[in-house]
Amino acid sequence: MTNPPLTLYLAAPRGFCAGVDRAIKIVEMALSKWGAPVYVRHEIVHNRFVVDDLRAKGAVFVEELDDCPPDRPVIFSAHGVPKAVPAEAARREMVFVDATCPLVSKVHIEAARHAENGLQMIMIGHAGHPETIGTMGQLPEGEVLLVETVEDVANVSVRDPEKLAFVTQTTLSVDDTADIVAALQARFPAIAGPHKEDICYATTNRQEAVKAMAPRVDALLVVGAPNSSNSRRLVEVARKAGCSYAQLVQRATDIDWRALEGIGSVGVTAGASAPEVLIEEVIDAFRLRHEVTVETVTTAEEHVEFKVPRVLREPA
Ligand code: 0CG
Ligand code: SF4
Repeated sequence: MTNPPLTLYLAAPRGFCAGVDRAIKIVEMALSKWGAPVYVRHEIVHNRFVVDDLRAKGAVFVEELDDCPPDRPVIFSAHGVPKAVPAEAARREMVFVDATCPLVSKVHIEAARHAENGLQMIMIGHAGHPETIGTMGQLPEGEVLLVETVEDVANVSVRDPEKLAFVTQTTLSVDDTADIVAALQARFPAIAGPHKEDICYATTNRQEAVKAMAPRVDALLVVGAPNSSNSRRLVEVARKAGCSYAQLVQRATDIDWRALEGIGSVGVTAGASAPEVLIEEVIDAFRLRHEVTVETVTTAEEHVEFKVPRVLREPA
């Protein structure tokens, strides 16, 4: 018996972004410069396989600075940290390296600049996500108001509607965020902010690719972790764009083959923190069950690269 045919649409771009690539390289460079153990505050990027690989090379992952010995280097994850974290590391005279994505740092700078200009800050983001905690933590506690939904905009109470600005998390849904920004601008016409929002190129491009694929596939799989905001948004975008079956899978063993019985096409993409080997693993799993024809759906080309410091330096 021959396997049933299946067209597998592969999103491009998918997977690793420039910020993730840089953050992983920083941990590897720190390990080769200082030897093991090197501490990493929070998962360097939200992917268990990336974390396990670095752990095997001598990285130790912790949630707080308090969990790090003062005499070993510590790296801050790509998602960014509140200002108090490097300040405390410096106070303890620790060696530290900040692997915050430059596109997140840019938002931190924006928030600080608006506050310096006397504007109260509103952040559009997800409560509890490390990037939101890091960005809000650029200003003193209570200074930044968080809105997660259009409904939150109606309820937020501000000091002076004439003196407001907003920033956003970089990994949000482009469409949902546009609605929230529109609601903010309708309620507070004087609000300052970025041209559209602060969603990064990688998040935007991966969502665009999913939108192009979703209407033409019977199912869509997103390779990514449950705690990865940008990966989860891809599942939502697929469903909104008309794909009735869209699921997040960490790797091939997570695929629910029963749910996929009888399909003739599948879309595959990956969040910005998911390594390409896991996508290959998923494709191979389909090849075991189907006569697979792979078609790449390219909606953008990415040439973004962030420099990694050549020599990691201790603070003075
Ligand atoms: O998408 P989020 O912000 O949750 O992060 P992840 O590590 O999955 O990917 C990009 C980064 C940093
Ligand atoms: Fe940077 Fe965007 Fe990647 Fe986050 S998803 S690390 S903001 S490029």
